[in-house]
Amino acid sequence: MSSAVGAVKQAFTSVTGQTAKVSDLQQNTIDPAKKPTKGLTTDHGVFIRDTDNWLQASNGARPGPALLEDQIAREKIMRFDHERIPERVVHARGAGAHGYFRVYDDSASKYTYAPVLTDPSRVTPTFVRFSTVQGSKGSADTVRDVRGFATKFYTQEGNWDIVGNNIPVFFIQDAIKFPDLIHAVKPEPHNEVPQGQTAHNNFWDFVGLQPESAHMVMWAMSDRAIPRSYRMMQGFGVNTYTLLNSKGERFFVKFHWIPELGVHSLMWDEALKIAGQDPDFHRKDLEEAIANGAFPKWFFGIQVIPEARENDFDFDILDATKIWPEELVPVEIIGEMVLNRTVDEYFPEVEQVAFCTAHVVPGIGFSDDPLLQGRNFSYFDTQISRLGVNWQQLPINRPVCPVLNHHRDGAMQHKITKDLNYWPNRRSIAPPVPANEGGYLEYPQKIQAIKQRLRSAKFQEHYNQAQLFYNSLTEFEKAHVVSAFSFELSHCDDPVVYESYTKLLNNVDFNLAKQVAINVGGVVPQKPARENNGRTTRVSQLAFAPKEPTIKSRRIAILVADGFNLGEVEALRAAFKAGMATTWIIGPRRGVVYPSGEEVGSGKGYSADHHYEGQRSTMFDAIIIPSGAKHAQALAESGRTIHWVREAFGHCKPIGALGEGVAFLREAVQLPGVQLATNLDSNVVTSSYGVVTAGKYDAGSALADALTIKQDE
Ligand code: HDD
Repeated sequence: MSSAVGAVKQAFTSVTGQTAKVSDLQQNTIDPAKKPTKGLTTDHGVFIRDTDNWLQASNGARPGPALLEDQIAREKIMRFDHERIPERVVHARGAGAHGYFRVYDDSASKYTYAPVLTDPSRVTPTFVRFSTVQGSKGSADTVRDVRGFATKFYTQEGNWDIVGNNIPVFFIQDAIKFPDLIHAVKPEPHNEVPQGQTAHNNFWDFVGLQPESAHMVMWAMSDRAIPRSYRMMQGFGVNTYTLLNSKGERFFVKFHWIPELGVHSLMWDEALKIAGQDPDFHRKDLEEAIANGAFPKWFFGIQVIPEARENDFDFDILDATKIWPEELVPVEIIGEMVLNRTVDEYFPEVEQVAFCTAHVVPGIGFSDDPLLQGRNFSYFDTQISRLGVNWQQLPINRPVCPVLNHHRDGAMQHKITKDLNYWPNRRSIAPPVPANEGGYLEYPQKIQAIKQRLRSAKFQEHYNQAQLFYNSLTEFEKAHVVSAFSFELSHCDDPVVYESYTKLLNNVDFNLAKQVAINVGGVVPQKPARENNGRTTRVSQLAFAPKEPTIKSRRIAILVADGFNLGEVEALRAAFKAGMATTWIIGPRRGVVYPSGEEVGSGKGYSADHHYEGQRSTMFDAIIIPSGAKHAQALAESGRTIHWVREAFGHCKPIGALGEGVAFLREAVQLPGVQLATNLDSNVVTSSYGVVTAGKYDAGSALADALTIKQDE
């Protein structure tokens, strides 16, 4: 095993991060290394002598009939036959990690009395599950899709779940539309195609007939839907919740997670390739970062609107297809979450974790957002069919505070609760708790209503914010949106579908609609359908760049052939390690590669982590080609390595080259205008198009700095 991979593997097992929830889970954790028994047992605890041969009636020379009486074989097979539970109806594919949340101060106490949001001395354990929406459990990570970002806070007052996404709005306004939306999104019913994509007739048919989806579709066709990493995406509670303070005042609130590392995406071509090269790319990325101590971190923000301002906006603040533009309602950063522990076993933690929007704690409440109201029913219900009615007793789901009530029985009841099981009872067992002692208090909201099915007036406007989003992107982000629509609509073969969507797009942007319509054979508009309505500042991903550029947790490949400059590689590795990046040596073979001065085959070399095919440049954030005459010549003679580097350049990755490596780079990237260093004796860095070169390496020089160029630039 190569050293870098070994270090990562070793680190996986040593990460602890001991929150109250982690200690709680340890009651249910079996560690075979601690030898809980001397060996293998049945589920009822009897030692097993032979787990390899089914009991049979045999004369010893040849097999005979297998005997049904073999209770050990029967248990093994039956137990196996029932290992699977239904996958989630949406968000089936995911990855999870443990962490903690804390607030910086009590500034939110003007809005809420929830200690989780106001007590800076508290460290609240969290568990987060990230997911894709459309694909099944075995689909690829890097597909174009919305990402789920669901957080469970194990607070001392009970569990609080924010079941959010990496996009701040949703496709529909009313929960009753969810089954229609998901049927349209999922693979088509007649052939179960496509997997992990929305590029099909039914999805575009539905959203074309459902203009309230227009805003969310813009986000889904943007770079947001192909994130570089779960660690580099924003999270949003999406729905409007409420906060209640100790004076009994109510506020409307939206929840935000903002990644410390900034918001970054893959390029579409990379995403496609990684889906084949490493379908677990995001899951592994999360594990690798935590294992290396580059703990993913998000700032927690709230947007707050007092009740008195509820009707001050030209959109309805209860409409989940709308953002609250930050110029109107700024995000107040009040805390942070860090993920510092990978899971021990996927199924009992990531698969069995079950979120529920209805899980709130005192001081936090719901609004009349019609999407949220329906969600509050759906999540508990879906957990019943996935996990059974006692799903909240599962180790990953149970709160860290005590639970006592009169709910009883049901499949897989794990608790034995003594005494009476109803209220009121003569012994005052489990009495209700008044609000001033912590009982959950609903806000006494005044209601004067007529029972009816409706969409109120402000819910009828669908294009202003779709346009606002598109206007607020940079030119290259807009170009990506055009390509995404073109890809998706090209996969629709029913002209009714792509013609109707290209028509709809003109309500968002004339040029966008025109370009997409030309590409896919849709209806090319002749003039804009509506006025252009301005921009907002905090929508483009560039708005979230970290204050200081960083290489923390980035994967950097050093491309070598026999004859490379060892001193340089070691110095670079040390510099990258200091910046908390991981470095991977990619060579002609996994195993020994020979630096200049060493005879090939002498055994005295340096260990490569992968060969050129093993991990392509798509798997890295930046690549570097060291000096060494023979090595550079060997790289230049290989179509494989030229392609490797060309792809990195095409994907806009920072590329570094030194000495003779520069000549090879010139061979690979024959683009006029790319400035490359020419003087082999100079350590002056030349930089253009994200390519940085120097004649020779100067430890700690500008080169390492230059490699911190942000991916988006
Ligand atoms: Fe949902 C899962 C996010 C609307 C019904 N949803 C689910 C998950 C996330 C979201 C992140 C995966 C949780 C996990 O990792 O286990 N859903 C959202 C967001 C929405 C939204 C941000 C819009 C604001 N969802 C929504 C509606 C309904 C549902 C309107 C139903 C009326 N969602 C479900 C579900 C799922 C689910 C069927 C499937 C698995 C699960 O709940 O636990 O109940």
